Amino acid sequence: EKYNVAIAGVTGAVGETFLNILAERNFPINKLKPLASARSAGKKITYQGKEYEVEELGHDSFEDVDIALFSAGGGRSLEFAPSAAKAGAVVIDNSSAYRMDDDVPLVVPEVNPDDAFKHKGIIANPNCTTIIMVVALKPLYDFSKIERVVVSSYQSASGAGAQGMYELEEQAKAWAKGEKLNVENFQYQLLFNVIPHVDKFMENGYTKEEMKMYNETKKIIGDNNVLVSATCVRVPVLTAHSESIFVETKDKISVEKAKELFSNAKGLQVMDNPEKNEYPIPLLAAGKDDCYVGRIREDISCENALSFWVCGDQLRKGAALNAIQIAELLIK
Ligand code: 2RA
Repeated sequence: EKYNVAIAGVTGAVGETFLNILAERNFPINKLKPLASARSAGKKITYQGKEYEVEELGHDSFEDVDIALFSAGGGRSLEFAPSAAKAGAVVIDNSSAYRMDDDVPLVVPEVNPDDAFKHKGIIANPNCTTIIMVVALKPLYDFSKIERVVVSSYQSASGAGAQGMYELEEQAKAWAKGEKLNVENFQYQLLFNVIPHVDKFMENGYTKEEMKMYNETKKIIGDNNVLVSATCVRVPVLTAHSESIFVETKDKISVEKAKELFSNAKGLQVMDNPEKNEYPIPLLAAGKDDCYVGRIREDISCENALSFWVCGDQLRKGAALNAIQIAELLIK
C-alpha cells in the first residue's frame, strides 16, 4: 500500500531532512505534497529525481493526504494541523505546540511505540534534545527506575534551523576575511563561543528548552518521578547535538551492565574506548541515524549513578527520522 504524504515546512532544515530520509528508507509514497509558507511557495524541490513545486500551506492543503509531516513552526502547527486532522490525515508534528497536550501522544519509537496508536489525528514529535537523551535513558530505566537526571547539552547551530547553520558558516568566512561578523539568530557571536541560552527564559530561571527536557521526559517514559535538571547550551557545531548526562538510579547499574543495556538498545551505538580516543563526537554523529553513547563511568559523587556522553544528529533522530519512524509504526 502507498500513502499520500504532505510535508509542511519542506524548505527548512528539517523539511529537507524529511525528503532525504523518506527517499533513503523508500517510504511507500503515492503522492508527495510539499508545502511551505507563502514566502517559499513556488520554489522547486526534488524528490527521487522528480521536481515538485512547493505549494502554500493552507487549510485546504490536506484533501486526500494520509500522513502530514509538520515542521513549519509552532504557530503554523496550531493553525493548520487541526485542518489536516479534520481532513483525515494523521499529523506528525515536530513543533512544541501539542507536545504536552493530554490528547496528543508524544512518541519516540524506541521508547513508547504503543502510545502512537492512541492518537486522535495528531502525534507530537518530542524536542530534539529530549529525544537524543531518552533513547539512552530508556534501556537504563527498564533495568532500574531513574530518580534524577542532570544534563548539559551542547547544541549545534542547525538546531535553530537552516538560518542558524548559515549564520555560523558566514561568521567563519567573515572571520577568515577579517570582516565584521553578523549576529542575527543567536544572542551573541557563536563562532569561537558557547551560549548558555536556547529558547526563552522562564520564570524559574530555566529556559523553555530546559523545561521541555523536564516535562517531555516524564511523558515519554511515562513516569512522573523521573526528574530532569537541564542546562542547554548552543555551541559552534553545524549539526548534531551532544549531551553530558548524569543519571541517578534506584538500583546500582555497573558500567559493564550499562554497556550491555546500551548495546542491546535500538537506535543506540556504544562507542567507548577512551584508551584509543574513541568516544562520540558530533562530527561523527552528523548524518547518522543512530545516537552514540560513550564515556560511560560510575559517578564518583553519588552511589547509584552513572555519567556518560551522548551525540545524535538532531535533524535526523532529533526530528525528521523520529517522525518518519512514527509514520512507519502506523503503516506497519
Ligand atoms: C535547538 N530546535 O534550538 C532546537 C531546540 N528544540 O537546538
